[in-house]
Amino acid sequence: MKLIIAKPSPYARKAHITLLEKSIDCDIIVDNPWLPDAKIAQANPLAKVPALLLDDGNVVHDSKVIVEYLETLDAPPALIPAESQQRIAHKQLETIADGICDAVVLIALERTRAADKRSDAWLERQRSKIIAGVAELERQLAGREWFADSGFGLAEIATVCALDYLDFRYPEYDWRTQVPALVGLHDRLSRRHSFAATMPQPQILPGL
Ligand SMILES: N[C@@H](CCC(=O)N[C@@H](CS)C(=O)NCC(=O)O)C(=O)O
Repeated sequence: MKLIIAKPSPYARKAHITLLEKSIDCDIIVDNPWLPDAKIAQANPLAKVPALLLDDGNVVHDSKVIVEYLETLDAPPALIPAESQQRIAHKQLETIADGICDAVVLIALERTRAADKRSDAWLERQRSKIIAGVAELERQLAGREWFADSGFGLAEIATVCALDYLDFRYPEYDWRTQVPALVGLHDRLSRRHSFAATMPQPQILPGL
């Protein structure tokens, strides 16, 4: 198997951390989806990372589908619980975390435009989604070690990927104020090899 990633991508990182946590053998191919010769365009019609190239020639793409696929392999530990209510809880939290990342991407792209072409209303709209998303993650984690009774899993992976992505692409937003549960989770998980080895790194962003 091969996983196509981009070094800053929080979605690709989610899939990469899942592979590492499950000790699944997989080659990592680093790509930049914004360049004209990006490899990802051959694998995913949407030309977005990540994509997982399977040994039988099939391709799995979108990080949510990749982590679902990896969960079907015989590779413990379970990161998405089988029990329906807990499963939905993890997937719902993943959606909030990914939604925060979506808003950060939109802000970063908007900022690549010339100052007179940027929309402050659009930037503010995305910022309010980030603030609401972080507040909801904190609300759901407060007083608990993990989001769901099943313990560490997809929800925590997606959340820490989103928080590190905020630090990386939107550092002027200090998510750490008034979210002690998230700060604690972030500190604990940042020490794990799978998280420490996959921290976001810069790549060229286009001028759109
Ligand atoms: N929902 C997708 C989002 C993937 C995504 O937006 N990836 C970005 C990098 S962070 C990308 O490849 N963008 C290239 C483009 O939009 O053309 C997932 O979870 O995999």
